Formats: sequence, structure tokens, C-alpha cells
Amino acid sequence: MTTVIKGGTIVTADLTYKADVKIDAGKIIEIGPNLAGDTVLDASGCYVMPGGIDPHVHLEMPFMGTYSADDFDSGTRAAIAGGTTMVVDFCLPEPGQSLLDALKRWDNKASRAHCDYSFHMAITWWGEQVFDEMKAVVRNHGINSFKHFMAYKGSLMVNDEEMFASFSRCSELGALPLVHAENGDIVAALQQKLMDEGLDGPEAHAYSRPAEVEGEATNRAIIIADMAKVPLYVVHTSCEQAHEAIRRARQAGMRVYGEPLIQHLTLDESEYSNKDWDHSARRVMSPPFRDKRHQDSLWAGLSAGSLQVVATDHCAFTTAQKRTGIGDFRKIPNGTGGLEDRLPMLWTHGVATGRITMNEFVAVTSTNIAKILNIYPQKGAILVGADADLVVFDPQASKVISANGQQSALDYNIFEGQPVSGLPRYTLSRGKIVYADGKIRSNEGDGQFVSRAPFPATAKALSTWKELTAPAKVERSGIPASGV
Ligand code: DUC
Ligand code: ZN
Ligand code: ZN
Ligand code: ZN
Repeated sequence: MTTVIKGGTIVTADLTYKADVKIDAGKIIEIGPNLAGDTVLDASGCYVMPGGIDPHVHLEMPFMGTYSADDFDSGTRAAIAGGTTMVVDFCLPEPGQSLLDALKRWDNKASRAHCDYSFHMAITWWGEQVFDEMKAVVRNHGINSFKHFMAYKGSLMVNDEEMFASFSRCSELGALPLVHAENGDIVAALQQKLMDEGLDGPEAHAYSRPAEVEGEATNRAIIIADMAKVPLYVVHTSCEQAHEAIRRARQAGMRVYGEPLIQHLTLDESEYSNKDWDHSARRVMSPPFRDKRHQDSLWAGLSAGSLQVVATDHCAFTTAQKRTGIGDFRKIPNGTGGLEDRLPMLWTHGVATGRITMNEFVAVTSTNIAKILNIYPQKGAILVGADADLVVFDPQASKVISANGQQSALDYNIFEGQPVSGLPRYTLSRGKIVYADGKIRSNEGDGQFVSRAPFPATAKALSTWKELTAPAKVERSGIPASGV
């Protein structure tokens, strides 16, 4: 049984052209004019693009004393309703827990996914067991990326010594380290100071995590990666200082990537000064939303290529969960949703405004991350032989974003009331129509794990750091007598 997507305009990261796409057994088998097939999808007036890949989601994540509200069922339904056909979640071992045991739990949770998925493995503690298990994670479990939290002191945070050891191990294994870059020690100190001053509301969350703590940590992570001779991926890049650090590193020849979130691109710090506590708390995430200067820097980075990916960090908490932080902003679970809205919001605020081109849109929502994670062209491409993960995107379709009818389990939407133009007409996952006419057509468990091979061992050549090699051991005639 073949499917043909007919009458659309194909948009990839580098080409825009009119052609039909023919699919069989989950793969693209032909691209060209006047194709025929058993099932025909009308794409007239639409752009046919690689399905979105969101490399940063937390579904059913154990965090801050609770679990994020969207699981692999509702979370991946939100993904496909928004034109995203693959998500990458973070497997989080508890301190002291075996990475492989944690992975079993994540495999189990993800068995409900409606679209394809993969995992990053988080390094939440360090020891010989972690060092050993990293190899099995890469070689036997198809995971080539490791996440490091430089914040969340006392729970997820790792220190510089641990990061250097883990980054060095990544270099040996052909894996990519990721960082959540915020200086966790300074954040903790600022949080305490604000609480002591009686500032306990959601606005204080933003004061406790200024751009400086992100800029400092980003710079530090880049230097550590360079010395460990490994590329680096910086998640949720939200400010000018972090962007500048990444841009400088790239200019110097380092392979460093930056990932702004759709939330930081489109919402600003004024969200936290809303009189309604719930409104502000629902938007508490780390890093927090920032002012226009930072937003302009992120947009510039996307069009200039110094920032490569737009993600969501989808980590959704209900209003009831957020309210556990009334009286102490440190207890508001950090995280916001966005999976269903990433593509329409980026199209509306990026492509429709002329800030990025359609081809750049495809690059930053799909193709670039497929290359960075070493799954291109299986994913992120419209090529013969690639997986038929596609979105038929109607640039004329519009709606006003609302929590009513959304796939997410949340009782609100942080983009509520925002008009968007540009919506998926069809979403296809490995050739199967999983979303059409506003309805989900997939089943729990349709998604498959996407294995990611290690990178070729090119890391050493990438480092700009020149190790000082010691000359032959200096012979000394003896210990000088003390002069006193
Ligand atoms: N930031 C969030 O807001 N939520 C999940 C974890 C993170 O780093
Ligand atoms: Zn983070
Ligand atoms: Zn995250
Ligand atoms: Zn379901």
C-alpha cells in the first residue's frame, strides 16, 4: 500500500520546489511530478516539510517532588498535533542509581509514545560505575548524548570536576555532552537572599536566575568541553551572554551548538509581574523569560546560524502542581509546555514576520538537530530512503491558541489567546497518517525508539586547546638546603 502526498511544495533546509512524495513501508520511495498511489493526500496550497524533531522534552519527569503532567501518551499526542514527529526525552538516574536501571524505567514509560523518540542520558552523579556504564549506554543502547545540569544544587547538579571527567569520557566514546548552563551555586545564594528579603513570589524566580549566571556557566562549559576535546550542545540558550559565548567558540573553530526555546523567543520577563499569581507561576521555568535585548539576540542567532535549534523543554505542570510553591518561589515546579505550539508559533513569529526563511524554519525545527544527533538523513530529510516523517503544513490555516481542545494534559496554555497562522493539515509518522483534520489517528505505542550511533572519533582534532606537553623530566641535583 503506497501513499502519495500530492500537489504541495516541498520545503527542506536548502530547497523549495513543487513535487509529489510517494511513500511505502514507512519510507519515502519517490519524489517527483504526477505520482500515483493507493492513498492520496491533498497538499495543494501547503508546504511539505520534514516532521519536527523536538530534542528537549521531559515527559512524566520526576522533578521537584512531583512528576511533570504530560506523559508519553499526552505529550506525544501534543507533538503530532503540532507537526512534530520525534521527541528526545532525558533519562534521569537518581544519584547512586545505575544508568542502565534508569533506562529500563524510561523504556517502559516511552512504550506509550504516539511518535518516534529517543533519549539523552543524564549524568546526575559520578563514579566508576557511571564511567563504565556510559560505554554500554553508547555501544548497546543507541544513546550518543549525555546531559549535565550545572544548576539544581543538591539534586541534579554536577560540579566542574565531574563534568570534566564525564566530558572526557564522552570524547572517548564518540558521544555529545549537553549542558543546562546556569551557575547553581550563585542561583542558590540569590534565592536565599530574595527569600530573606521577603520576596517569595514567582517574580523572584526570575531575579534569582539573571542572564549573568547563564552566561558564566555557558562560558565555563565551553572551556571544559574544549579541554576535554569534545563538541558541546547548550540546551535552552536564553540570553545574549550565552549566545555570545557560543558564537565566539564557533568562530574559534569549536563545535558548539545552541538551542533557544520557542518560549524564550516569544514571551518576555513581563509575564512574571502579572498580578495573578497563577499566571506568573505557570510561566516559571529555568532559565526564566528575559527582556527584548536577549530575544533579539536569539532571533539574530537563528538567522545568522550561530544558534542551530529551536526546542521546547516541554515540562508541563498543572496549576495545582504550581501552587505547591505559594509562599516560596523555590518550590514552584520549574517548567512550561509548548510541544503542540512550537511550529505554529515559530512560523507566525519567525517566517511570517520575515525574521527567518522557510528553509531556516526547517533547519532549526528538524534538519539541524537530526545532523547534530547523528540520525540524518533517516530523520530530518525529504529524500528517497528517509523515514516518511512529514508534516503537510498549511500556511493559511489559523487559530487562536487555547487550552480548550489541546492534547496536553494541562489545564492552561502559556500562549493562551495568541493568534497563529500556519498549522499542520496532516502529520505522518513513518508513512502513517497520525494527525488529520484536527484529529489524532495514532495509537499509544505506535512510536519506536530511534537508535543513535556514536560519532566518528574526530573530537581531538576539534579542540583549540594546546596541551602543554612536559619536556623530558628535569634532573635536579638535590634538595636545596634550607636557608633558615
Ligand atoms: N528547566 C525547567 O524549567 N524544567 C525542567 C528542567 C529545567 O532545566
Ligand atoms: Zn534545563
Ligand atoms: Zn530541560
Ligand atoms: Zn493515547
